[in-house]
Amino acid sequence: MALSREEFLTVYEQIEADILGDMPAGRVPQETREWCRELMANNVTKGKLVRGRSVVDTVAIILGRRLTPEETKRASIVGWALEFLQTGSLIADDIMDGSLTRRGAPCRYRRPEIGMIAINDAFFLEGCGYRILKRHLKGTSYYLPIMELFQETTWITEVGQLTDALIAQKGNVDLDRFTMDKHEIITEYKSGYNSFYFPIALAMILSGEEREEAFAQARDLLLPLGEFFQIQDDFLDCFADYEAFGKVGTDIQDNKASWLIIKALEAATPEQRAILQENYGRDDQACIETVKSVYRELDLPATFKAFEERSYQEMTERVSASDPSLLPHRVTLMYMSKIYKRQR
Ligand code: GPP
Ligand code: MG
Ligand code: MG
Ligand code: MG
Repeated sequence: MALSREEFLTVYEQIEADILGDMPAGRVPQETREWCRELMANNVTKGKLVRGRSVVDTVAIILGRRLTPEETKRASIVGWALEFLQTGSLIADDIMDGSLTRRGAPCRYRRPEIGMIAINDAFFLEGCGYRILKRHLKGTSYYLPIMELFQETTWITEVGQLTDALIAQKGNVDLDRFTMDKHEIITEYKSGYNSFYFPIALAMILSGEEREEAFAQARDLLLPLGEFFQIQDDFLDCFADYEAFGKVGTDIQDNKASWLIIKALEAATPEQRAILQENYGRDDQACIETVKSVYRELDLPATFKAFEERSYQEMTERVSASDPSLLPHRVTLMYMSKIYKRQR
């Protein structure tokens, strides 16, 4: 049975107490302690927690049995460390993207009392992730591989984030630079590793997996799934319902090399291309609406739907062809069931 949000949150309480305990009252000012408490309580726990919780579920699938309370706790701790890191990245990403909303609320940096302190908040949460691992895992055989995976994933994500930012630089709206090849690289780096390979590889390490070919197969399966996830994120950036998605898109005005603009350019007439060139990458509501109306004329929602169907088919085939003694098919199928046709 899948780990409930409530069970996962029980472990959070211990983690929050540990981190605040590391800032002794009387020495660290109360306002600093309260800042961190609010930061953790209102950000780390407010996401879907899908990645963190699924570390636990994945360990159980790999081991093929119910986990003991200690095993559940250990995997939950690693899941929370991932959630801390992820939340820090999102806070920083929203600053870089100039986003307005996240998880149904204003982005953290936009709250007047916070502003650029949000940069420290992002680093602080990342630091908490490593403290959590150290406190609970140091001395075990998987401490080093898990630490290395955290660092490696962060580094790869940063390379992707930089590539995503550089291609989108303001004042350089040149649609010719947006190609599917570039999109593939950006996606693989900024989301591919992070979104699925990371939690699953953590679960593999926790299950005692050491075979390099098992991790290689996991990458072969999960990087394409992560790429699909980012393409879906690009699609939802423009076409999702805010109530469900919890964030208002910014890719059009941010001049992003989104899957949508690349697909639009593939199908556009010279007239439509000129309209896109004129209106893309401008922080102006009328320009944004004009770009969206070209996307609708080109029926990109139908293009995405067809792509989603194809991607689902391909993933299903890839899973069937993979070696279950390296990774049980159910692991990838569980993640696929969470993301295909999602609205949020
Ligand atoms: C998703 O991009 C990528 C990230 C959140 C990685 C951030 C990495 C850092 C090193 C800070 P996105 O901007 O499309 O995500 P969203 O749509 O959620 O804003
Ligand atoms: Mg963003
Ligand atoms: Mg971004
Ligand atoms: Mg996005």
